[in-house]
Amino acid sequence: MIVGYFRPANIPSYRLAHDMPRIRTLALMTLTTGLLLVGCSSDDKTDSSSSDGGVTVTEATGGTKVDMVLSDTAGLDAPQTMTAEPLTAPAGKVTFTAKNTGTIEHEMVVLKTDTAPDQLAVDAEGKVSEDDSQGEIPEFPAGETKSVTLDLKPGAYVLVCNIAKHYGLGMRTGLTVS
Ligand SMILES: [Cu+2]
Repeated sequence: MIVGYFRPANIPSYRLAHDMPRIRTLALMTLTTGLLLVGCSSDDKTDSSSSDGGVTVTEATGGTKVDMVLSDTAGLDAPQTMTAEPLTAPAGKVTFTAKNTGTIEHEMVVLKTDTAPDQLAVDAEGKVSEDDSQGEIPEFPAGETKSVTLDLKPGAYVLVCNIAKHYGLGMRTGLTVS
């Protein structure tokens, strides 16, 4: 049936016009079949990509990988921690992968600053300035792991969780890019 629609390129235009209704019918049939297939397959889907909170997880394509753990044991009622490994990286692409092993939401902001990790000024809310931010992993729930890839120039950096009071409770660490 489809073979019948293959014609030499120099066929008169009236023949094309004559064929159009049939071509439209064929196209409609193809579209309908496609919709039916989509309808049938939706039940089989086990893909749960919609549950990742809309944060894009970037696959590392070269560069340095820095593994981080963000944690707490009792929310704002106990010290909180942030670790990174390694603490140095060559300039260029750095992929930070942070696992939240705590009990509440955390985030990870990359600040380019020469100030020591524990010496940043804190405002009334218990937050540091993000004027020097180079990028971040926005706050995400306990139990999840998120990544961000940034292009970093040589210099000193401080990685912080800047949810109110988390910096003061211990969520900060340094990173040197050379
Ligand atoms: Cu935090």
